Amino acid sequence: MQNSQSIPHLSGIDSTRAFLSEGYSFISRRCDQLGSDAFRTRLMLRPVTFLRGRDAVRSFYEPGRMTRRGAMPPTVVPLLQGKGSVQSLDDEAHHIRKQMFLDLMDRDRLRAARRIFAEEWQAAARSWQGCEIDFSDAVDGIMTRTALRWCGIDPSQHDVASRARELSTMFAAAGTLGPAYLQARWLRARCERWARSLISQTREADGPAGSTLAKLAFHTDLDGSRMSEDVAVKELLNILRPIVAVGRYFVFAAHALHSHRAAIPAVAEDDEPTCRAIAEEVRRLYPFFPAIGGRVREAFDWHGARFEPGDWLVLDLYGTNHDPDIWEDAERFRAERHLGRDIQPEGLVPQGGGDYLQNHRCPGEWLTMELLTEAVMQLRKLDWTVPEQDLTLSDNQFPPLPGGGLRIAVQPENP
Ligand code: HEM
Ligand code: MYR
Repeated sequence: MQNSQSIPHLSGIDSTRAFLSEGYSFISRRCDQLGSDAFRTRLMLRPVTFLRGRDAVRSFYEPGRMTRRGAMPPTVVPLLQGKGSVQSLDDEAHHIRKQMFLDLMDRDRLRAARRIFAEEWQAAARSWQGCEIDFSDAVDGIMTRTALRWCGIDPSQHDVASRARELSTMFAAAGTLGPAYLQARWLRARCERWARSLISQTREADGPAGSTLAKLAFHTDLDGSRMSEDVAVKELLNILRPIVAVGRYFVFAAHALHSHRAAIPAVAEDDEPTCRAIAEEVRRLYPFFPAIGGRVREAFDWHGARFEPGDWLVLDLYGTNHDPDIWEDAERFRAERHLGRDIQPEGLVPQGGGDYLQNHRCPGEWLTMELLTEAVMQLRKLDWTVPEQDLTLSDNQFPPLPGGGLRIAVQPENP
């Protein structure tokens, strides 16, 4: 390895404990201390290089350079990915599978998702009048129904409460260890059994044609064959689970509309560009996926250091979203910074970066923005207050839950 000195080494043998306890701020804090956008250390006793910033994003997302295999903590993989899923594929096999996800994100389907979500929100909101509710809980139910309907699965034929619990626990417990983690694995196994019966029924019945579920059940891979039932189940959960996860952004949006109310532009509540800009700022500022791991496939040089095949890199998504070299007043909620912007800057990477097809960037980014923009609009139209509670966002809960669920009091509607 040539010139590995150009990237500083952190003192100490291993950083696992510090990473778990400092969480979202661990990488940035060390980068600031060392005056470097990268540093080397060990995680779970394995050598790793942490990186942040625009240049790091560009390099990490160079097509063909990295694989996600063997790059995420082994506990995270079974809850958020799974063997044979799109995250584990590379090259042509990845492109063909990824295209299936990208094909689901056409204009009509995005519009349908937003309409379904608005209907589900309005139906639920009728029961909130004059009540104090656990907003996160309410959102899990709304988003599970939205996800099922968007996939062509009729919620009235299914146990929505159980599915909501399983899907929300998968992402809420992905960063935990111990009993909470084991319970999430058990809930995931139960959800997989349910998803398997859906895939097999859809294949047997040859329909309903055109639904998301059918597209997935009949998708053919690189070798021209359908996905195995095991893999199709994982990909169905790769759609349902993150749609429910988008609901956590709604909790952050409510937190922002309350905590940063002085910074919200004073325009009509349903002004689309403003609601969209608020949604972008929520994605930038609030903590979700802390960092993404990759293993080098092709050797490359970066800022005078050489990386060899097999080297483990971890890109700081949260730190890049907060990087003062990219964002003026980085820690302040300023929705208007996104107004009038057509192209997302490379520094906005809450759902990964680079090219969607050539890389592992999240194919659900447009769907997330569509749903989050609508949620901001609905929240702005609703008359609600936040009762006294601890609204701190913990640095080492992945992702954090303000107020343990965020209680909101919804005012009765005027007759
Ligand atoms: C990948 C975050 C919503 C489906 C990813 C990645 C991140 C991410 C960080 C990995 C990027 C990488 O490896 O470089 C999020 C967050 C979401 C969200 C924070 C909202 C809370 C969605 C939605 C869908 C989705 C709504 C689909 C309906 C996927 C899939 C992948 C992925 C299938 C794997 C892509 C691949 O390996 O090529 N997401 N996502 N996500 N996301 Fe999302
Ligand atoms: C999804 O369900 O795929 C979308 C969002 C999941 C976010 C889960 C965040 C916890 C990940 C902890 C990983 C630690 C990596 C170093």
